[in-house]
Amino acid sequence: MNIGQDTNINNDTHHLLQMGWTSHFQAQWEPFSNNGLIPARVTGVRKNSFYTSNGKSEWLATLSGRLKYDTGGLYPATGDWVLMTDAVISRVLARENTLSRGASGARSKQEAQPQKEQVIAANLNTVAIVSGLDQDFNLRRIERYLTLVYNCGLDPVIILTKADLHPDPDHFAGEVEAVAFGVPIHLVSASEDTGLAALTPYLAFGRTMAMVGSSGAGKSTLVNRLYGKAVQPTASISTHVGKGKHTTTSRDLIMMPQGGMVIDNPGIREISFWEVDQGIDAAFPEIEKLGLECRFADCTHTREPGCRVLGAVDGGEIPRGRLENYWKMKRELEYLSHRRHKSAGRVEKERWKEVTLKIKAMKKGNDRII
Ligand SMILES: Nc1nc2c(ncn2[C@@H]2O[C@H](COP(=O)(O)OP(=O)(O)O)[C@@H](O)[C@H]2O)c(=O)[nH]1
Ligand SMILES: [Mg+2]
Ligand SMILES: [Zn+2]
Repeated sequence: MNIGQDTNINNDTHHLLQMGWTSHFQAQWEPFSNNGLIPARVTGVRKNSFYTSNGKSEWLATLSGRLKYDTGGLYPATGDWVLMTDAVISRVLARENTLSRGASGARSKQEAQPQKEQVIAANLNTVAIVSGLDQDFNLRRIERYLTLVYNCGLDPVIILTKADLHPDPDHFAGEVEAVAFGVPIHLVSASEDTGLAALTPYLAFGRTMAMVGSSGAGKSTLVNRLYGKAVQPTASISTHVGKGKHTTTSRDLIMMPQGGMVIDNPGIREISFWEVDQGIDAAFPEIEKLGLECRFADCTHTREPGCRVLGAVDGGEIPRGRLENYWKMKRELEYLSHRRHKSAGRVEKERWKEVTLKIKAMKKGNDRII
């Protein structure tokens, strides 16, 4: 079945398409479409329950007994597509992409890196890194978010909000531009309603944009302003009305009047990496490029003679803080990749142990039959 060609299907699935449904999900649903299973998107994750919507109806769904014990590694996250009957989720469809980080809960004192993946959101078109132009503004944090987003293979944009707090907001935009090559940067103010129109393309029909950034950056205020009314609790509202009242009604994925969706994530206090990919190269392209001219092919740009990168820092072309941030993240990612390697070996070992036990059990069973 090809969505978009068959007009009947197009009409039938218009509400799904609006929620971001693509042929990638359609192909996974087809084998089950006669079993009474319907597709829906996860719009909010609560304790043991999930808000889901197909664009027409909304449910508070639970996991089927089987899924509860074996999710096949796919525990539903906000933005996931699932198959369900009677508000019971029996399948999580393979994702197009995920924004993941290391879960801080898994940290122990000895280990510098977390061990569990936390999917912040799934099936995204855009990740907006939101940063307020207040005392919290921090270039190094923006670099870290960029590395995180690139490591997940996703497309970042940067939203600099609270532009009203500064007489010369363009100055900040310039600073960010110098550390985020080629990334769209949007200067906005939610309180003065400026710059918001430039965000409309990210909210076009069927598109999903996730917002990440520190707590207090101004994400929820921005969502409300883009929506045209208060749909998300913000720092200023929740102190008046009380948090509890809002958290029960708010969703993480919000259908916007512009036609697309926004995922408003709670502030990430600590940006731990999970995915290890080309994020560093993408976030620090000028360092990677200059590095090709270093005297040693395996130059770490820390102390080697003939290092072009250190030369550029001395010459004032690259801020020292930026190089130090690069070192720090490079170390973290190398450590993570090393550990990942080790634990992959361990997983394999455990799998073989399981297989051996199964074979033994089967042999025993056979003996009995014979
Ligand atoms: N001056 C100014 N303050 C803002 C703006 N956007 C948000 N704020 C304030 O920043 C605080 C945190 O906003 P909130 O949306 O709750 O941040 P979130 O944690 O990222 O969702 C609130 O007190 C907002 O009123 C803005 O554009 N200008
Ligand atoms: Mg918020
Ligand atoms: Zn070097």
